[in-house]
Amino acid sequence: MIVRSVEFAGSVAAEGQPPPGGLPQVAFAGRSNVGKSSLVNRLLGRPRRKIARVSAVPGKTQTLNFYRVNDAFFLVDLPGLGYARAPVALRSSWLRLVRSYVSGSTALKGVAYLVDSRHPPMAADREFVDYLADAGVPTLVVLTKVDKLKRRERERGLAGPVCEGLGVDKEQVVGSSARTGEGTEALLEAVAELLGTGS
Ligand SMILES: Nc1nc2c(ncn2[C@@H]2O[C@H](COP(=O)(O)OP(=O)(O)OP(=O)(O)O)[C@@H](O)[C@H]2O)c(=O)[nH]1
Ligand SMILES: [Mg+2]
Repeated sequence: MIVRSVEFAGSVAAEGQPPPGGLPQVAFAGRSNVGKSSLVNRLLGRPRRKIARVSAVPGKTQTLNFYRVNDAFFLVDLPGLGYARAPVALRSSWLRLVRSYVSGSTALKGVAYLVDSRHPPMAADREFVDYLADAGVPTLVVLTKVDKLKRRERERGLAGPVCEGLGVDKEQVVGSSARTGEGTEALLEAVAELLGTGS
């Protein structure tokens, strides 16, 4: 897939607020700081002139942000789940917001669920991946920040433990680095497939 145009289309900040249009959507979910916004920037060809906001401080993304791509679909950057230092009330309100979007959006074609390739998935990851399966949302698992892995760790292959931890198949897992661009092509193809426009 070739990204020809990208525009920020708007945000959703509250449950029940409609998305900024009815185009098909693929959303990026995962725990805070896992690299969702960075990966969205990379996929959209904006690793330097960023369109999605990234920060060293977890909890940067607090709304559902919609990016219109090729006037054909939206990539949706979701707030991080389980940002530990946010007040409990805020944490659960993000989860409610994300879940109400996932369960309420008929235009949502799939979710890329991100996990940091350096750490095994946590119970919260498993819960959300199970939730997506129960909701019937096609899910792709993305291992992020693979540039931080040592060669040994890479060769040992992290997909195995991740598949076990999340209860998904190997074919559902893609490695990526927003820093080096590794995995970008494979991810764009996977996104196209979720949208039903894959070749
Ligand atoms: N080395 C490396 N660092 C990365 C990569 N992707 C993201 N980071 C860094 O990880 C931190 C968090 O990145 P974000 O993209 O803001 O993460 P997020 O998942 O959107 O975080 P929230 O919005 O808080 O949920 C930033 O300091 C990024 O520079 C990557 O592929 N490699
Ligand atoms: Mg973010």
